Amino acid sequence: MTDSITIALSKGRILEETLPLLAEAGIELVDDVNKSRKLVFPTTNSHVRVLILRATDVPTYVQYGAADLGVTGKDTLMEHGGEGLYEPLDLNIARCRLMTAGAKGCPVPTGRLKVATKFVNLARRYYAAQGRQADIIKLYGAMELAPILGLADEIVDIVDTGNTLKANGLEARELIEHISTRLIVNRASMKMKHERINLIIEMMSAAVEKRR
Ligand code: PRT
Ligand code: MG
Repeated sequence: MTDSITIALSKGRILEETLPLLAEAGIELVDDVNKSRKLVFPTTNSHVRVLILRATDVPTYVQYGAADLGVTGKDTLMEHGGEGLYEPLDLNIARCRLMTAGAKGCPVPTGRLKVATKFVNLARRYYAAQGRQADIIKLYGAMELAPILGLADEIVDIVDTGNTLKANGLEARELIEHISTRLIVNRASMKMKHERINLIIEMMSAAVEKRR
């Protein structure tokens, strides 16, 4: 199927902002994603189908070539590691910051740090690069609870307005990375399906530029 393209999209908050960009590249879902229980969607472009996946699974599908293209947050991409992937386009949507945070007014302990996060690989790399010894504790959600309940000294999490931290008695400490949503491409697909994929990148890029 060298002329058909599969695009993996993240369900959740990124999806809503991604669909208009895809539409400007001539790719519109035939069904309403919010009403359908399908996982694979045909589109108005007969060569293109769309998968709706858990955000964290998108880089994996693209890495192994189960999808040619994907749309995912830079945070998810950094956590995955990015093997086998190109990242040709910043879609400039779902912008936020990846930060460390701790209980408000609580000094950062000087010795070994306990850090709760769902971004374990990323956190491990970050603290190592800072020369800080850290035990990383994997959580799947509600990271904000960890410092308050004494499970961890710090968390590594996404911050947008800062309201969630504030509402839970936390304060942001260090900025790890500015985050936005990226278009990613499987390396082999980029070679094999060069023409179709480049066209999609160019059209989405034009749609992104229009919004700047
Ligand atoms: O929900 P699930 O655990 O299945 O997956 P997910 O939470 O990773 O997916 P989703 O859809 O919530 O977010 C997908 C992507 O959106 C992330 O990977 C980021 O790239 C991007 N994004 C942008 C955000 C936010 N903004 C954001 N504010 N992801 C999460 N948040 C959360 C954050 O985790 C925290 O709980 O919102 C809260 C902070 O927001 P403020 O405004 O209170 O600071
Ligand atoms: Mg979520």
